[in-house]
Amino acid sequence: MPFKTISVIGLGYIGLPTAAVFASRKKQVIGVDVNQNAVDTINRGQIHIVEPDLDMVVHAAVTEGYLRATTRPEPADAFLIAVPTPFKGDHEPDLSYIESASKNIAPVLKKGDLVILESTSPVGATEQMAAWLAEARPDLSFPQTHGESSDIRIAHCPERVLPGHVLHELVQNDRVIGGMTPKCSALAISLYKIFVQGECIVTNARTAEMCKLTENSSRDVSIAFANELSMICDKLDINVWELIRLANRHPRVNILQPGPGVGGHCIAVDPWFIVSKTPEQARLIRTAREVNDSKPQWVIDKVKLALAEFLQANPDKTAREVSIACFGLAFKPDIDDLRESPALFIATEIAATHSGQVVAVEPNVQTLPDTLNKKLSLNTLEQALTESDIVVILVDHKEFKEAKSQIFASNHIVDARGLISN
Ligand code: SAJ
Repeated sequence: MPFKTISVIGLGYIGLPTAAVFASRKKQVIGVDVNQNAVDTINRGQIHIVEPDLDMVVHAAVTEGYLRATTRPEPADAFLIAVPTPFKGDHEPDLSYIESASKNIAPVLKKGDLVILESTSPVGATEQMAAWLAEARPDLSFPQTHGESSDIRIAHCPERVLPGHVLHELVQNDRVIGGMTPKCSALAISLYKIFVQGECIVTNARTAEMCKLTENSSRDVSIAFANELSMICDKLDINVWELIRLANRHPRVNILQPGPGVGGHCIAVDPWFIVSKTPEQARLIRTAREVNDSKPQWVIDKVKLALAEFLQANPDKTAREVSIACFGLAFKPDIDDLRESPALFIATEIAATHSGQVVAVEPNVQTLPDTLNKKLSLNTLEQALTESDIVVILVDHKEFKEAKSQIFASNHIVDARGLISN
C-alpha cells in the first residue's frame, strides 16, 4: 500500500474529521496543529470542535492507536493541508497559514510523498504552495519544474462538506481532484479512495480551486437574490415567503430563503477570493456579498421600528420597560455553531443599544460566550414568550417550528426567517 502513514495539518472543522475517518479505516494518522490545547484534547480522545458523532469517531481512533496529534510535523507518505484561509481587512486572501504549514512540513518530506491542499483557496494557491515547498527543499524535485518525473506529487482537492453533516458528506460526496499533473491526480485518488464512496473527478489544480469558490459563490448569489427580494417586498407590502412559494411553482425557478444574513466560515468569505483576483469582472459576485452583508443591519433597523411602534401603542411604557427576545443565535438552523453568525451579531447589537431587557432563546447551547454574558442572557422558549414584548425570530430551529402557534400568539414579532409567515 502506498500510504502507510497519513498526516493531516490543521485539526479544525475539516482536518480533524478527515484525520479521524482515515484512522477509522485503520491507517496510521498523525494530526498536526499549532494549538497545543487542541492537540492535548485530541490525544485524550476528546474533541475541541462541535460536529455530530465526531467525538465517538475520534475517541475510537485515539484509543485504538490509529490517531495521534502533535504540534510538530513528522514524516508521512501523504500530507493533507487543511488550515484556515481567511481574508485580510481589505478582503484580500490571507495565505499565511498555508505558507507556514508548507514551511513546517518541508523538512520531513521525502521522495514519493504526496501533498494535498484541501483548504479553500484563491486560484493559484496550490502553485504558490508548491513554490514554497520547492524553495525549502532544493534537494527534491517538484511537479512545476519536473512534471511527471517529480519526487513530490501535489494536488488541490477542496473540501465540500456541510457543517453538521461532515462525517456523512466526507464519505458520500463526489470529490474534485486537481493534480498538478495526471500522476499527481492518480495518487490523490488512491488516497481518497481509502474512504470516499463518491466519485473522484479529475481536473487541474486551478480549476479545482475555482470550482470550490464557484460552488459557494453560486449559493451566496442565490441567497442574495432571496434577501434582496425580501427587502423589495417589505417596501411593496408583499409577503416575500408567499411570493417565493408561488414563484417556485414554476418548473424552472428555485429561489432560496431570505434570512438575517449569510453566516458561517465559507460562503461569506470564499466569493471575495474571486473578487480579489478579478475585481472588474466579478461584479455580480461582489454585489451579492454586499447585499447579504447588509441584511443584519436591515433586521436591526426593523427591530428599532418595532420598538417605536410598540411604544406608540403603549404610551404608558418607556423603552427601559420593554423586553425583547431574540429567537436563535446559531448561524443556521439546528446547529450550535455561533461563529460568524448574523443572528448572534443582531442579538448582540440589540442588547448593546436597547435600554430594556434583551434575552436570547437558543436551544442548542447551554452557555453564551463570556463576552456576551453581561448584555444578553439565555432564556427558555416558554419564559421568553411569557415575559417579552417583542419577539425577533433569527433562526428557524426545529424547536421554534414546533412552537409556531405559541410564537404566533405574540403581538409584536420581527420575523427574519419567515417562521410564522411561511
Ligand atoms: N442561508 C440562507 N438562506 C438559504 C440557505 C442558507 O439565508 O436559503 C444562510 C444560512 O442560514 C447560513 C448561510 O446561508 O447563515 C450558509 O449556510 P449553508 O447551509 O448554505 O452553508 P454552510 O456555510 O454551512 O456550508 C457551505 C456548503 N456549500 C454549499 O452548499 C455550496 C458546504 O457544502 C461547503 O463545504 C461549506 O460551505 C464550506 O466549507 O465551504
